Amino acid sequence: MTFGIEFVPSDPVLKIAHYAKLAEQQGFDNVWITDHYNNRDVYSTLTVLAMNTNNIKLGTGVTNPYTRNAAITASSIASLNEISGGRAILGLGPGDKATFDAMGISWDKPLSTTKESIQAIRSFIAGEKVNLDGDMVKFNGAKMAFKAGNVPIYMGAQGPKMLELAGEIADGVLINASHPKDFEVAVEQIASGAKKAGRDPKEVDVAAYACFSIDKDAAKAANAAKVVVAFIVAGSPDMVLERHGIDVSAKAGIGGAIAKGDFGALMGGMVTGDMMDAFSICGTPDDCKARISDLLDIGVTQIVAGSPIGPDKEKAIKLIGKEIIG
Ligand code: F42
Repeated sequence: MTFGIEFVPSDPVLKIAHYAKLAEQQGFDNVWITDHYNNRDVYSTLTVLAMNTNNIKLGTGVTNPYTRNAAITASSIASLNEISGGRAILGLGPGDKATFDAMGISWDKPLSTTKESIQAIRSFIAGEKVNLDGDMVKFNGAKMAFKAGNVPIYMGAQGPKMLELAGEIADGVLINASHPKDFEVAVEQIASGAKKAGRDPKEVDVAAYACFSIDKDAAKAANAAKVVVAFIVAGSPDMVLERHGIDVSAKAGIGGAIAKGDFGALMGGMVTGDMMDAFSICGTPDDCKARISDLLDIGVTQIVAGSPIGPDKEKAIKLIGKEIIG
C-alpha cells in the first residue's frame, strides 16, 4: 500500500509547501494537487513543492483536457518531471462540468476526449511526432523539443466506462470514494478493462481519493468532514446513494442548504451518520485503520487523504504518519 495526500490550492502555495514537506517527513509517497481555474495554478504549485521536497511524488490530481490542450499538458508535466528529478505523475480526468459551464466551455464527449488526450500525451512524452485525427483531439505533426523522461499517467474516474478505460490505458486511477461497496464495483470494472487490453489488472494502481478526517477525538474528526460529505451527497448520482441505502430525496435538501450557505443546517443533522460512513474515512486513528484495512482487502492499493484531512491539518498529517503509515 502507498499513502497519498491531496491539497486544494485554495491556500497560498507556500502554506501547501509546508504541509507537503511535513507529509514527506511523515512517510507519505504521493502528493496530489487539484486543478480548478479559480484556485492557484496547479503547475506553479507543484513546481514550488518540487523545490521544497526531495522524494515525494508530485501529481496533478487531476487536470483536464478541456482547459489545457494535450500538447501544453505534456510540456507542463515534462517540465515538472525535469525540475523534480523524475517525480512527476500526470493525473488527468474529464474535469468538472459546473466549472466548465462557468467558463463557457462545452463538455462534449468527456470519455473520448480523455482517451484521445492520453494517447496524444503519451506520444508527446515519448518524443514522437504526433499525428492524431481523433473525434475530439487532433494533432498535425506536433512534437516536443525536449525529453520528458518517464511520467506515469493516472485517470480521475468514477463512472463504469471511465473505470474500464482506466483499466485499459492508465498506470493508475484516482477514484473519489471512501467505502468498500464502491470499490467492489470499481475494481471489477478496472479489471475488465485491463483484461480487454491484455494487461494484468495489478499493473493499475487503484487509489481511494477519499474525504479523510482524523483526530484523536472522533466527534471533532466528524465535524470537520461534514460539509465535505454534504457536497459529495449533493453531487452523487442516485445510483450511488441507493448503493449505500441513502434516501435519494435527501439530496435536494442538502443541495438547497449548500446553495443558501446554510452550514448550520448541514452541521445540525442533515448530514447523517450513514452519509458520513458512505462518503468519508473518518474518526480516530483506529477507526481510520479499520476502514483502510477493508479497502486494501478489496484491491485498493493507494489511500489518498483528501479534504479536510482533519480538524487540524498539521496534527492530522502527523497522526497519519505515526499511527497509520509508521
Ligand atoms: N475535476 C476537476 O475539474 N478538478 C480536479 O482537481 C478533480 C480532481 C479529481 C480527483 C479524483 C477524481 O476521481 C475526480 C476528480 N475530478 C476533478 C473530476 C474528474 O475530472 C471527472 O469529472 C470525474 O472523475 C469523471 O466522472 P466519471 O468517471 O463519472 O465520468 C463521466 C464523464 C461519465 O459520465 N462517465 C460515463 C461512464 O460510464 O464512465 C461515460 C460517459 C460516456 O461514455 N460518454 C461518451 C464520451 O465519449 O464521452 C459520450 C456519450 C454520448 O453519447 O455523447
